[in-house]
Amino acid sequence: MNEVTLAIIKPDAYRSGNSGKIIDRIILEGFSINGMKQIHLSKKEAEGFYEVHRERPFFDELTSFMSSGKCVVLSLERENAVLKWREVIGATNPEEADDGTIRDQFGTNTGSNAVHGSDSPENGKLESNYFFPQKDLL
Ligand code: 3AN
Repeated sequence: MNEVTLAIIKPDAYRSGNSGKIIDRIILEGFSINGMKQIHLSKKEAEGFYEVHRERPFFDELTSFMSSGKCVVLSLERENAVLKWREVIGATNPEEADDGTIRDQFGTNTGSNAVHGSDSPENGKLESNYFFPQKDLL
């Protein structure tokens, strides 16, 4: 069954000019891009998106980083989209990410790890809705 997942090309990957290569990979891996836009999150918007991590010690670092520059957000659809996208991006820490994954190729460290991926089908839908009203999805 088709699922939705939310991908974000984070400010580190955007700044280093890797957005195009990452979008190319998304298409090559068979995802349908139903929504895509460039955004520059405010600190408040980043805090809203990462609300579940509010109590974690890295919350301020994470939300400051995510609001430090432009991102590309993408609502992706595919069979098993959530798991498949997490396979393609690799482990949270780029040093532990499998060879050829996006975080292996473009990530720097656990904070600056190039891309985001939803962690469950439920969160895929919620996160997609956070950025894209249903009417804007193709
Ligand atoms: P993932 O994005 O792989 O699902 P989570 O959900 O554990 O990882 O963490 C959410 C985000 O928080 C990660 N993408 C990462 O950028 C950031 N993060 C996680 N752990 C740390 C940490 N120890 N220091 C800084 N940022 C972190």
